[in-house]
Amino acid sequence: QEYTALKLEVKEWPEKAQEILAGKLPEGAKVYFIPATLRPETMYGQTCCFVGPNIVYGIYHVKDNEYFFNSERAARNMAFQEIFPTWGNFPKIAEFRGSDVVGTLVNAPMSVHTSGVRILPMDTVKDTKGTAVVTCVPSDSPDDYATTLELQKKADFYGIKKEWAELEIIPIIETPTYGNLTAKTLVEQLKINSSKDAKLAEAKDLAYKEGFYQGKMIIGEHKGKPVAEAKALVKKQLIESGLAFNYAEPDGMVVSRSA
Ligand code: ZZB
Repeated sequence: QEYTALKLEVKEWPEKAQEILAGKLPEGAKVYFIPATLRPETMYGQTCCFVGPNIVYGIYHVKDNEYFFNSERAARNMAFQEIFPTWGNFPKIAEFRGSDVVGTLVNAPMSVHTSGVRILPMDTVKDTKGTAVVTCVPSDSPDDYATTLELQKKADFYGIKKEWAELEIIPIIETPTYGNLTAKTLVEQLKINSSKDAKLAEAKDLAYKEGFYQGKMIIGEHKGKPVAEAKALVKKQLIESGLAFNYAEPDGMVVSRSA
């Protein structure tokens, strides 16, 4: 599986994370949350970024003043993909639970929400896939849409400020079958009312297929182009501007969707 790994730069840490980080980062350090995505063309619509509240994460020193926040499993994989300068080395400078970083303000490349988005909790993030950091695009990902509704409804329960989950959901892809908010349409049509609903797997498959084969960009530089064409163009643009890189999941480590 070949993912696009995106770099979301930290602008402000919550108190808990600041305590854990005390004295561990040099002056001028840049820390990035690293979500892995299969849909770079949707990055315009990022409204937050998810971590699993009970998953263990690290901050790893990549090079110079650059540090990545992701799972240890992902850091190890990256260390064998020439993402770290020394083969097989992924120096960890701090360890967290996802819940420690909820509320962090990050800059999401290309997002229409240019003043930043928040790190929020998602119970269904898997530690065994990607980087265990998941960027949230509620216009086109049914899982993200269902989780966003839940966070809005139960903000106190999840220990977040309600407004962190209320950033505007902007249409970015038009499709003949589901309109311009594919995820919302599918969640409503399939009567999904929880982020743990088993029907989300079906919604995700339908959204992938319709988006890729029938979708047309309605925002950004590639407005008017089919998604199948824009995908590679947006990816190239992100990589060339240093805001993303390729991250591959070794064969045999991908946990199947039904698992
Ligand atoms: C942004 C995005 C926008 C995504 C979209 C999907 C969609 P797959 O197909 O199962 O490999 N993801 C990545 N890592 C994890 C994880 N550890 N736990 C849970 N979810 C994860 O899934 C790849 C997609 O699942 C990734 O692409 C990421 O969400 C999420 F409009 O990034 B995506 C119809 C889907 N649309």
